[in-house]
Formats: sequence, C-alpha cells, structure tokens
Amino acid sequence: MYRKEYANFYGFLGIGQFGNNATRKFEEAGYPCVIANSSVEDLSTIKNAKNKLHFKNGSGCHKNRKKSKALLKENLEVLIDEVRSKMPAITTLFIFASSAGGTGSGMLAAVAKILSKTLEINICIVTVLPSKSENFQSYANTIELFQEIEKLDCIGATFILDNSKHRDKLKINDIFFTHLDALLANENGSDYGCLDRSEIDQLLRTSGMALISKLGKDNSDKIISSLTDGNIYAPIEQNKVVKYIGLMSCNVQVEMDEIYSQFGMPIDSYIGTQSPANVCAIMGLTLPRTRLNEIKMMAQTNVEIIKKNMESANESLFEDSVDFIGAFDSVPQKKVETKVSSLDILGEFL
Ligand SMILES: Nc1nc2c(ncn2[C@@H]2O[C@H](COP(=O)(O)OP(=O)(O)OP(=O)(O)O)[C@@H](O)[C@H]2O)c(=O)[nH]1
Ligand SMILES: [Mg+2]
Repeated sequence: MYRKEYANFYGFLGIGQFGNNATRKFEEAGYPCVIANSSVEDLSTIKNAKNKLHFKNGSGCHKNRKKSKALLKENLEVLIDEVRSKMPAITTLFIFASSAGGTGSGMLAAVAKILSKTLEINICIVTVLPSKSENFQSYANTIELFQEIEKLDCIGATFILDNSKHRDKLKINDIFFTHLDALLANENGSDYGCLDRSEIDQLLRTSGMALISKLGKDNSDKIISSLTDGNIYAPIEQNKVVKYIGLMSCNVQVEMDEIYSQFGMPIDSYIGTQSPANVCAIMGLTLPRTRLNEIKMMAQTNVEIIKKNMESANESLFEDSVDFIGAFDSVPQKKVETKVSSLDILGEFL
C-alpha cells in the first residue's frame, strides 16, 4: 500500500483486545503498528498484522490488572525494543488499551510513562470506557486506570471513547479511525488559512481529554452538536476548560464564536480552510469526571449487591438446626409381645 510520508511520524501500539482491534485500520492505512497481548488466542484472531508481540509467560489476564503489571515487568525490554525497531521515525505514539480489561488496562499508564521517557516522543492515549451492561470488575478496573492516568504528567492528548455511546463496539473503532486519520492527514489550505503539521503536532501534545469530529461539507452547521452529542466519546464536563482548538473547515470564512461559547476560550485556535471535510479537534479538556463518577457509583452499587448476595449465601442453608440422625428414635417401638408358646397359639384354636 502507498505510504503517505507523514504516516511514518505517527505510530500505533495496541495492547489487549481493544488495542489490537482498534489499531487495525491504522495499519491498513499505512501507519506503523505493533499489537501486543498476553493471550495467544486473542492475538491469533488478528489476521494480517505485521508486528505481533506475545508477552512471554502470558496466557490472558482475565481482567486482572495486577497480573498484567507483573507480565509487563517480565516483558518490558522486549516491548520497548519492538516499538523502537518497528517505528523508528515516529514523533507521536498512540497507545490503545481498554480501561475495563486486564492486559491493556493494567499496563497502559505505566507503558505510556516509560515510553515517553525512554523514547522521548509524544505519547497519546486512546482508551474506551465500559458500556452500562458490564460488571463490577470492568467498572473497578476503569476507576483504577483513571487514578493512574490522572497522575501522568508526561503525556499528550487522551482520547476517551465510550462503549455506552454505540451498540456496536467495532463501529466505534471505525468511527475513531476516520476522525484521527482525517486530523493526521491534514488536508486543507487556501489563501484564507492553512492548519499545518506543526499545529497538528501541537494539538496532539496538549494534555487532557481530546475530541475530534468529522463532517461532510453539507454539514458545516452541525460541528458543535457532533462534538457534544451523538458521538463516540465520553461526555465532556460543562466547565468550559479547553486548551487548543483545531478546525479544518470546508469553507473559506470561519466563525469560531459559537465554538468558543460552547467549549470555552482556548489558549489558541488553529484554523485551516478549504478542507475536503470539516474536521474539528478540541484539546485539553478536563477528564470526564461526571461519567467516571457514574462508573464509580456502578462499581459501588455492584459491590454492595455482590456482598449482600454473598453474605446471604454464607448463611446456613436451613434456619433451624436439623438433626435427622435421631429422627426416628422417638417412633414408638412395636410393643414387645410377650412370648407365646406354640401350645398357647394352639390354645387359641381349641
Ligand atoms: N470499542 C471497543 N471496545 C472493545 C473492543 N474490544 C474489547 N472492548 C471492550 O474492552 C473491554 C474489555 O477489554 P479487553 O481489551 O478485551 O481486555 P484485554 O486488555 O484484552 O484484557 P484481558 O482479556 O482481561 O486480559 C470491554 O469493555 C469491551 O467491551 C473493541 O474492539 N472495540
Ligand atoms: Mg484479552
């Protein structure tokens, strides 16, 4: 496949099942990509991936984040070498891992920090929140991961997809691909303005939550609504905290006032014109506190239900003590018949 020159600057590392699935389209589009997993079975479902890494001694982490961290310790050098050798020219690495699972969630924050320090490149995180039909372990893992993400001070943009936003989780992967690929492709420019490569990279280096929307040229009026509802991202906080906004517009005249009044006043906006599609990136939002607290509540409710159920299961099966051993002891014994002699019996007939 024809490899666009800029594609060499952006690498993709997918850890765990979500990471492995959601990076597929990027590899097909010509970006360098490595997928890693603790499970051989999971890895084997990904056909045509060029660079697969199985974590030595791993056989899946069954949503156990501790297990994933232990595996990372054993496989850290191999993972670093794999990224370094398979994508030597990258300036930004996107690390994809779900928040709810074991393998990806357990090592995501640590891998982000380690690769940012050792490779000295910009790291962006792409994670996905569990839908409302998942269980305690998924919610608890998500909260644990975000406690780690919150402390990271060395990464760029964090894209938070949300499986409660679409019934088909694979569709979420596809939509995100079209968004990010359009931003990285950076097709725009006229005498009225151009959003250039250094601005794309500045957007990606901006810490905090990030959103992208992509709309056809007949839908220029729907940019705001596509960022606030009906999208694939975790709902944003209504605090108007935003750092940078990038907009590649199909038009030549671009009005930003409505975008500022919806999202807040950014440090700077980068605006490009005559783009084949309307692509808008909102960077440096605060993490989705409301949605994450909802997930924490679901974890707590589930814990209470599970505990209560387990307690009732601990109760003795039967309310009263039961002792069947002597159950028939009190049954009146057959009257001991006084021994009758044969002659007596005979007497009955005489
Ligand atoms: N949107 C989307 N969500 C996915 C995909 N694959 C898994 N998920 C979600 O990710 C969570 C489970 O995480 P996985 O990525 O399967 O877990 P893992 O990292 O492989 O970890 P273990 O299997 O527990 O070792 C659940 O919330 C799934 O719904 C995917 O391709 N797309
Ligand atoms: Mg898995």
